[in-house]
Amino acid sequence: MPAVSAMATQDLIPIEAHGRERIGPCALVLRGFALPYVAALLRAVADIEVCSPFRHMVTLGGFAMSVALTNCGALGWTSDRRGYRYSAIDPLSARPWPPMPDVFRELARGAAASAGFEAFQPDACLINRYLPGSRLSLHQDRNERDFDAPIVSVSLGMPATFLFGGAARSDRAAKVPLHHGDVAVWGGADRLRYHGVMPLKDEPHPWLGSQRINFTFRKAG
Ligand code: MD3
Ligand code: FE
Repeated sequence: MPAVSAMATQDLIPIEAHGRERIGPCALVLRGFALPYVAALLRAVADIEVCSPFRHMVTLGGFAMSVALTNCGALGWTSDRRGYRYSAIDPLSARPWPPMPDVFRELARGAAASAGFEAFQPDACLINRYLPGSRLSLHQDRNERDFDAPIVSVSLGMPATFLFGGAARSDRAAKVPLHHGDVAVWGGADRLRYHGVMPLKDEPHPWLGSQRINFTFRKAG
């Protein structure tokens, strides 16, 4: 009786199928979906950061973010005291961002399709690197042109507690643990929800050590 044993072992999060957790009307976590891609992702990050190194962007308030960031793809997200925007040029290298590897696109499109977004065509991949203590305060992702496109996020390395809020910053946020290899897909009604990441604990990962790398695939332009 699989339905009964599933109910007995899962209290709060309804399991839709093996490794799929629905956390909102249009938001799914695909547990371990990226595991077959880990080696390729890490190899690509090593190449990307030679051209476009991780850097701590400065927020509108003038503070350096604790998360370090780089991008690949036609567009990359940048921030300075003048504001947040997507740009085809990396302001640090003064050159285009490194191209998005085919394997990134394959992973992002596969995950989006598995969540029902068959037409996803990402043109930007933000790569966030967290060290112990790094956090991301509650925010909305609103710099993209088309809010109908979903966002696909891939987590590698140390675990994190993702905060999944509501339409207003003051809405209570659910806590969602994200582990190495997990992929999350958000679109539709969940696309503009406030979200963030709790300060990372130092729980070193066997391959990546004391870091977490998060990729977010977007249609920005
Ligand atoms: C839910 N990154 O880069 S990814 C970001 O783990 C960002 O590094 C986090 O938030 C990280 O902007 C979370 C998951 C995510 C991304 C975008 C969302 C969840 C989202 C947009 C709307 C709702
Ligand atoms: Fe975000």
